Amino acid sequence: MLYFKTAGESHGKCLVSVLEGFPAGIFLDKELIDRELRRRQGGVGRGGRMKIEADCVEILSGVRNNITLGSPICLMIKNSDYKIDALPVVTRPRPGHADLAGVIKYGHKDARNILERASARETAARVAVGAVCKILLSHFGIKVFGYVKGIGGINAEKQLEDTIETAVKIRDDSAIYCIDREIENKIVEKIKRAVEMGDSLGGIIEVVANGLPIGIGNHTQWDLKLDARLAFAIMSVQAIKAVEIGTGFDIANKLGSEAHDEIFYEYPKRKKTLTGGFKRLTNNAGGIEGGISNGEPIVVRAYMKPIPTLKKSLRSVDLLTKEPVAASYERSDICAVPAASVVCEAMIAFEIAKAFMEKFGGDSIGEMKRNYEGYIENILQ
Ligand code: EPS
Repeated sequence: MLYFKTAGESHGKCLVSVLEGFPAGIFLDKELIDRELRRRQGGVGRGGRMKIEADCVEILSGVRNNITLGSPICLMIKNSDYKIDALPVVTRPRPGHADLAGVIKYGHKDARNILERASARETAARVAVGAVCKILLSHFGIKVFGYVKGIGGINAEKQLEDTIETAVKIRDDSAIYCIDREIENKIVEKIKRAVEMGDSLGGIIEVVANGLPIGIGNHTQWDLKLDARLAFAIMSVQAIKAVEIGTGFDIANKLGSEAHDEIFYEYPKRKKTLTGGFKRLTNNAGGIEGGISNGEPIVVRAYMKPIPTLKKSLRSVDLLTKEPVAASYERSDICAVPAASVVCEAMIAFEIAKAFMEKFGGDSIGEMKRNYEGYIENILQ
């Protein structure tokens, strides 16, 4: 089973992830992983920390001459701002952060002991794993694309219509990783205003995965359903408060006849297709029915709350004196929605790679490819 854990504190020595169950025989291009790490550091609205760090990965195990061995892959990202032991005590918990619940749960008197791990810095380790999973998925023509749909209530009207290759170029030229030029300037202005006001902003992220064949995920058990697993993966990302698949929240307002994606058939021109010729003209389901992929693009949206570290501090209570105080303020991002779009993309890539491996298994990429080809060639034949 494909699986990973992360370790590391925001101002500790490093961040580490260990990825297990990854097949042998895949070339891991370090530059591809580093590119994703750099993307996570970017976007208008990032704070001072990103000027200190230049995240890059060291692949500590699981490869020989950059080719995976099938053994656990350990990925390390060093922290330049390594100073955890010297950092001051925090006794004024920030509303919205893990500070208060964390200190009480663990019996600490210093919220530093919680916030160092709760920090979204941990997501760098996840992005490295996601990049490795994207390399695996690329062998099967699967592309995962995350972008910003909106920030601070300014949301894109434009749907993703271009190919993912074109959309990647547009997104990567955008200061906030969106694909809608109409809203970009308005959002950048809004972020600048939030900086002036000492406030923070959240937003909406969309992740689309193309190229997944029909039949990934499983209807037979609650925790095997692909939509449930993608939602879990997204909800685990720091500051995400809601998730939608396909038409999501809106489908609840529709009639059944409007909501579902009718089924058509066209005899396939090519021998290998993702669905054996079955097709849809709409994708309200976001590519998943009954917990199984249906061959249409997977569409997931994540809703991120504004970052809880505010210069304009909210009211709180001192952990030691129990007196009313202003919540603590530390250097922080004003808006990390662009960065979170990279993290959500990584988490979807991991979860899809995991479900994909459950279907096609294999200890090596060669074995996986044989299993995959055999399935694709035999869809309803
Ligand atoms: C982050 C690093 C952190 C924060 C941010 C995410 O660095 P520092 O705390 O040194 O400024 O910028 O963390 C938070 C938003 C948070 O709430 O903890 C990163 O690498 O993404």
